[in-house]
Amino acid sequence: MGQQEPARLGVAMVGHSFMGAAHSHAWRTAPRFFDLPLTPARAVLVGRDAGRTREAASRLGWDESSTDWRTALERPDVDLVDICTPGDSHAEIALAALAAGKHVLCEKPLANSVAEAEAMTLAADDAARRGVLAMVGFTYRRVPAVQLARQLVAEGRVGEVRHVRVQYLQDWLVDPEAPLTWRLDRGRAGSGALGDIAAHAVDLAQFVTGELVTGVSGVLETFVRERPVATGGAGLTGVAGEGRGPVTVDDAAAFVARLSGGGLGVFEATRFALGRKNAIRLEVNGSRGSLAFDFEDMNVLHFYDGTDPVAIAGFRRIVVTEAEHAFVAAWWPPGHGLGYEHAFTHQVVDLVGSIAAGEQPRPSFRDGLVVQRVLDAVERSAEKGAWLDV
Ligand code: SOE
Repeated sequence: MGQQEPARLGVAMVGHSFMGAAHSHAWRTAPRFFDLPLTPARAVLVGRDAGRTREAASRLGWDESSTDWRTALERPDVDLVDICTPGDSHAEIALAALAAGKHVLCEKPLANSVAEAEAMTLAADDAARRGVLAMVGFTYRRVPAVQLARQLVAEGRVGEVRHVRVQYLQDWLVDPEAPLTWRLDRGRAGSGALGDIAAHAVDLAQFVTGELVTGVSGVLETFVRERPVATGGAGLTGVAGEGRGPVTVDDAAAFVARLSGGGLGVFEATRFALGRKNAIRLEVNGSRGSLAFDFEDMNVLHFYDGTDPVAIAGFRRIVVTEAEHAFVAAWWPPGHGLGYEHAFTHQVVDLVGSIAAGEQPRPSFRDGLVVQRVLDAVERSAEKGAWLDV
């Protein structure tokens, strides 16, 4: 008797720009490299413009395209809705999908406000009781070197956490003529560098240390207050059109924080760090050891073991490309390394595993809400010029 084929998991994905492409790649690749308990089927891709969505569906490998996400929720062959749209539609789509009994994967930040994130979390908790599961996409958790960092902290190799330093540095807005894409529109994105990339920084710090941010004091700045409006043009940076409009979000965010274990956090997020492309950098200093990670060298983790004899102590550079490291065995022979897209694939692998096991995937919507509350506190703290507890 042959082995039974894993059951199908029909996916509807909403949005087909940069994140949609990354998620499409993940849905397609995950079952090719990992033994999944369910086989994802890319049933329908949903977008606003019929022609562009049809073209994207064919290019990214989806069976059908549609311009109506509500219809996708009624389909019996759709089990999961993957939300890759700007933040202003996350809550509406996620709430409707959960109510329709569909599992949900939602891009970060979970929502554009704490109120929306709370409603989504309540709905996710309620859905989980019916076996319908929801996850938010903080993908950097699933970089093998980040998994190793968390493991070392959990094993006590770092000791008590004294300092967490996270910088998320990009430079795609340095040019004042870079167009006004949706990420620069508060109505659509909720905030700027804060929600887009500091959200990752906060989640990463909390994930690696297992601690929570309990209070913050922040500053926000918008360096370029007016830009050319964007014409269509998919992708991160867009294409400049006629006329100019106001930038309604922060270009950069910085904040100090207290952590639940008594340590201090320093966070910085900017799209104006000329020369830094996608440098999400984390450093943890503990009573026993230190860790350092930089996504621009994402297959490496630096670890300083404070218990080494002083004469030979020093940061060791661990190349996280071996079968012993999380997720790596499914890919290439030892030493060959992974890239940006792999973390999205790992996210799908874990999500599908959780759904098949009927277990809550992490990061959950509640984890997303925790981050949202930190972002909100930073914003209010910056407005008031005051320290705020989260
Ligand atoms: C743009 O800053 C962006 O694409 C973020 O939106 C993503 O979440 C991050 O992974 C890369 O940078």
